[in-house]
Amino acid sequence: MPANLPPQYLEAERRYREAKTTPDKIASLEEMLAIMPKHKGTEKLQADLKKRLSKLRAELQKKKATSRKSGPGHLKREGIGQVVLIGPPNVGKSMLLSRLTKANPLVADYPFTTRTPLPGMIEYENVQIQLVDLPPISREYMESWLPGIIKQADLTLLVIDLSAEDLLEQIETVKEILREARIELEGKGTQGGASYKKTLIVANKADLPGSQENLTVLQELYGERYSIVPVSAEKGINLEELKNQIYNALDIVRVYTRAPGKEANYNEPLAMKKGSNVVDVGQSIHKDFAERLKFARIWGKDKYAGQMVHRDYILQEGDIIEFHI
Ligand SMILES: Nc1nc2c(ncn2[C@@H]2O[C@H](COP(=O)(O)OP(=O)(O)OP(=O)(O)O)[C@@H](O)[C@H]2O)c(=O)[nH]1
Ligand SMILES: [Mg+2]
Repeated sequence: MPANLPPQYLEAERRYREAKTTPDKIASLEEMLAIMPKHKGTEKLQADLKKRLSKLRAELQKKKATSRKSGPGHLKREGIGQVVLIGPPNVGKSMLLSRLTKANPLVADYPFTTRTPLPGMIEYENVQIQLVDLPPISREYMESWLPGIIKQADLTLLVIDLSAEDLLEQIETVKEILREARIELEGKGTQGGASYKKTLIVANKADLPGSQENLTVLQELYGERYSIVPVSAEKGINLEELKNQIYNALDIVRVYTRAPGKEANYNEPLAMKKGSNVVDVGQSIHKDFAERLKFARIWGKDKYAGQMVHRDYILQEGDIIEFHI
C-alpha cells in the first residue's frame, strides 16, 4: 500500500471496513476513489477499488431485481418538452445540466455520481424546456427505473466523452442496453412494444486533446443517422447551438394569440406540436372551440397581415392568430 495517502482516505477506508450494508460499502469505496491521488503509484489500488465497487454494484442490482421495482417516484413534466440526459458514467451529463439550467447537481471525477433524476429548466427565448439529469447507463449497473423515465421523455440527449478512446463502443453499449429494455434511440412513437426516441448525440469534453479526430470519426459513422453536437460543458463551448438543436428537435412551433384590435402578447407563446392547425390551437384554449369557430386571421411570415385562413391552416413558427367566433 502506498504510504502517501491522505488522512481523509484512511478515514473513508475505516468506514468501508466497518460498513454493514452494501450501499454503505459502495458509498465509502466511492469516497476512497474520489479522494485518492491519481498517479502511477496508485493505479493498482484504484483498479482494485473499482473492481470491488463493480462487484458490490452487481450484488446490489441483483438484490433490487428480486425485490419489487422501486423508482424515484413520478417526475412532473414542466415547460414545452421533457428532455433527458443519458449516457455512460462520468461523461459530463450532470455538468451539462448545471450549465444549461439553474439546477445544482453533484459533479465529480468518478463514475456513478448521479443516483436520482434531477430536473432543471432551460430558458430558451420566451419558453422553458425541462432537462432531466439521470444516473449513468452501463453494463456494470443501471437503475431499474431508468428505462421507464426515458420512455416518457420527448427527446433524449445521448452524452458521450469525445476524448474517450472507447467512444464508439460506449455508444453501442448504451444502445444495446436500452434495446434490451425495449427502447430504440431513433425515430419516434411506439411500435411492436418498443419505444422509439428521438435522440441527439452530445459530444462533450470537446476541449480535451484528441477530440477533434474523434469527432471526425463520429461524424463519418453516425452523422447520417444522428445530429451530433460537439460541446464542452466545462469550458462553455457551443452550448447556445445545443439549445437551438434541442428546441428544433422538439418539433414545436410557437404561436401567439391576439384579440381583435389588440397587440399579441409575445411573452406568452402557445407551444404547439409542429403540424397543428387552427382548430388544434383553438382547442388548446377552449375545448368547444371547434364548433364555435367561424374563421381566423393570421399574421406571419408566409401570410399577408390579417389574412383569413381555413380551420385546417397549419401554423408556422411565430404566427399570430386571431380567432373569430
Ligand atoms: N475537460 C472536461 N471535463 C468535463 C467536461 N464536462 C464534465 N467534465 C468532468 O467530467 C467529470 C464527470 O462529470 P459529471 O458531470 O459528474 O459526469 P456524469 O456524466 O454526470 O457522471 P455520472 O453521474 O457518474 O454518470 C467531472 O470531473 C467533470 O468536471 C468537459 O466539457 N470538459
Ligand atoms: Mg451525473
